[in-house]
Amino acid sequence: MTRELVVGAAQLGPIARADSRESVVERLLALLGQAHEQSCQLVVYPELALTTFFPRWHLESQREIDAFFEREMPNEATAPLFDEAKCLGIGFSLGYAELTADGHHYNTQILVERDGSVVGKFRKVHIPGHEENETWRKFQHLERRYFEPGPEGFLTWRAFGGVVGMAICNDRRWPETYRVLGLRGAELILIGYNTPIHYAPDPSQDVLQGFHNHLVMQSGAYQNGTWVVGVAKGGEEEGVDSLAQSAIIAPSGRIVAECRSAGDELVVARCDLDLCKNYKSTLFDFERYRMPEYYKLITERRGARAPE
Ligand code: CDT
Repeated sequence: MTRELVVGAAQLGPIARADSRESVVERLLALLGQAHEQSCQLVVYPELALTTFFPRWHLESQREIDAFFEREMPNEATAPLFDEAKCLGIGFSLGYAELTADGHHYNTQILVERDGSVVGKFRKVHIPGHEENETWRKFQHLERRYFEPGPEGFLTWRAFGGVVGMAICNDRRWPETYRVLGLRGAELILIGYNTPIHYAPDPSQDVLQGFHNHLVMQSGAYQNGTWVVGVAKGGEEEGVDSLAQSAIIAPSGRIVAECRSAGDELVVARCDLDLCKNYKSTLFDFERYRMPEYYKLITERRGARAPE
């Protein structure tokens, strides 16, 4: 008896600043149509999938900033996606900028079941980049100016016949993300990302972006015995080149499907959630082998401190 789920990684190419939400939703719908043709039950879209990646600009006016945020979900622009997905019986995960009724700004990803119900919401925890305009950079990465960390942390939900967790972009670089999700039983972790290839603080990392992207997601999958689906918004967007290489990764750590272009592209894999047991009940049997009494420092200390 297997628990197979057909999952699509729906990579997006660039979204220009002038592109309307409606035009982006058309593209999401086109990918959803392909997913239907390939019998997908779940489609994963990238981080901030409805607009351009606006943290690359230093924006002064709060009105201008808030124009990139969604006040409700679904809303007028995204309703066609929710309606069509429900009609086709396909679930999806979608990243967007969220402005709450009480004024909080989050980088958010939701999980929508095949019946159209929102079963999970994750708000990005690790907010990368900087707060102030740094004019020496070719472009900004002002996520720390525009977003606050989500208060809920890393949760999992029973959905799609398994246990599903989410993380967003920079969260994927931190082993704590996967381990907390692993401790919550995750069998499938959905991750959207926007990763500029040029990293201004240390450009020697530019050529390694693709390697690091797969390295972190593959180790997260293997070390926690879980499927990982990493989905990019890639290509050259408003003059900034971003990493593509969306991938579906098995609990073995192996990539089983990978995008080849830097544009809108769907790749699909049949994910057997029961494969997680191979790892969760052997080498990574947490209950049997973990030694949490030795890991206390991980939650007690934020920064590294070497001996005197
Ligand atoms: N979107 C996002 O989190 N991007 C970061 C870029 C890090 S450099 C500021 C990432 O980790 O890919």
